[in-house]
Amino acid sequence: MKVSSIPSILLVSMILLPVSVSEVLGTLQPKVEILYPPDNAILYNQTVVVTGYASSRESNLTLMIWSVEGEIGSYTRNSTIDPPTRFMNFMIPVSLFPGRNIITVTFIDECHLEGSDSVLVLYVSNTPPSIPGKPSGPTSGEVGVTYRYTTNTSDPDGDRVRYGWDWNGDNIVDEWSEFLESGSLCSTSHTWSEEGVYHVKVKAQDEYGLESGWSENLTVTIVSSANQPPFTPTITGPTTGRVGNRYEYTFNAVDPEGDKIYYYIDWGDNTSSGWIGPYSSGEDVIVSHSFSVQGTYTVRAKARDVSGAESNWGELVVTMPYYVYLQSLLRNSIFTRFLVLLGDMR
Ligand SMILES: [Ca+2]
Ligand SMILES: [Ca+2]
Ligand SMILES: [Ca+2]
Repeated sequence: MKVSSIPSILLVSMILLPVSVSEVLGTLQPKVEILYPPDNAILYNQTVVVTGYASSRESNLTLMIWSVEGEIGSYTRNSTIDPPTRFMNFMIPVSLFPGRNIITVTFIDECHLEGSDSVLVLYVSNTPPSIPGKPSGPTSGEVGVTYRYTTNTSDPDGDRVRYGWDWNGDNIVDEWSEFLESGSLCSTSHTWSEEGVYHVKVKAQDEYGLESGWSENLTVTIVSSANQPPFTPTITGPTTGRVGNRYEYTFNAVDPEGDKIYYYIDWGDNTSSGWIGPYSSGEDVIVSHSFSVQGTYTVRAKARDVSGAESNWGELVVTMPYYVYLQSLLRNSIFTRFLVLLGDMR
């Protein structure tokens, strides 16, 4: 090559010359600065819009030259500045070569002084993921209940992808999944807090940031939450008593919606009330019962509203027969025997 035949000392001085001119002339040279892309940027689009500005203190800028020097090719373009100006912003769309590219922008002024700026960028060829499939999952549901939706897509480059869900149809991603292997199923759950008709859609983004378009909508109708069961009933009444005596027990449950309530009482002695009612929500329901055998019983009651929603069990532990138990204690005591003896003497 011709360049190699030039004595190396001359080559050095040729390289140093513009620097020394720059130092001597300083501000006279056009000043050029590339603002975008930044030096060492990694770009995934073949076309990049190079932006920046150029200025000249002493004379007008007349010519703009830009060049792209890649690993497998290079090109240079230019454009005259008409009318010539002291300052201008530039936006130059340039096409990159795969791999490393040096982008240089040069301005020349009326005095034939030139100034330039360069950036080194890496262009990684990339294709966005394909549009994900229409979300699959329930199309109706209730407020506060969690539902699961699935979709999937693939990336032509085999890149990992993450999925951006738009749960409310406003074209804004509300939730991103983790990055998943290209082609694998994405399963995400969602809970709506208000009733309404929602258009659920999803898009995919590869690990280099390229995004697909939106999927088809899945329309989901969410209604207000279902009927709530009554709260657990309270049970009040005597916890000790005498076998064979009837005692009154009070049952009370409240339904969140104020629904009328049925009660089921399990007396703990293998008898039950069956379903009784309906009664008003919060109304005291008094039911009497007698226990025929001595022992400790767990009285349980549950409430059911008119729509069939059942509460948890309420409980009250009852000991029977307190009185008879005391009597038998007395019977076995010396004191009782004495009384019995007295009785026998009569
Ligand atoms: Ca890709
Ligand atoms: Ca949204
Ligand atoms: Ca209810």
